[in-house]
Amino acid sequence: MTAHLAQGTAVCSLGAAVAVASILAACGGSSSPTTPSQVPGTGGGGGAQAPTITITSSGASPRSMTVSLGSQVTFVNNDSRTHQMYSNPHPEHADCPEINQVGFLDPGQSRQTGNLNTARTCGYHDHGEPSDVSLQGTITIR
Ligand SMILES: [Cu+2]
Repeated sequence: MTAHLAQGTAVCSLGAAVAVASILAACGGSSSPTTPSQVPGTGGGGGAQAPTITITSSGASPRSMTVSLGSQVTFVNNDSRTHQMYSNPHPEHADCPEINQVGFLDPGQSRQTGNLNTARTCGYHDHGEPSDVSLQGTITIR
């Protein structure tokens, strides 16, 4: 009886040492498999193409775009320095708060606006360089 229990335990821990993932599951381990990535960073396919504004050393591009109601716009920082993308007007950022969700972007980083659910034209700017027109633009929602 005790021998039986000991054997079961031994098999389990031995298995865990040999083939971690599969035996762990068999022994009741609750390690979940890798969860699918939900970070949209590497623009692979899958669904509608999201409108994207890319920032480089020469500024934001495109500087103006039109998107449909409910869209989210992705800001990509391909520059070698940080940028802070916010809604106009500077410094209140009150016009289109959905854009303020982008905020601070490190080099190589990207982030989406919130859902643009109101038909209007939203200006944006780099809060760190509010007078640099190359980092300003408009998103028209309709
Ligand atoms: Cu600002």
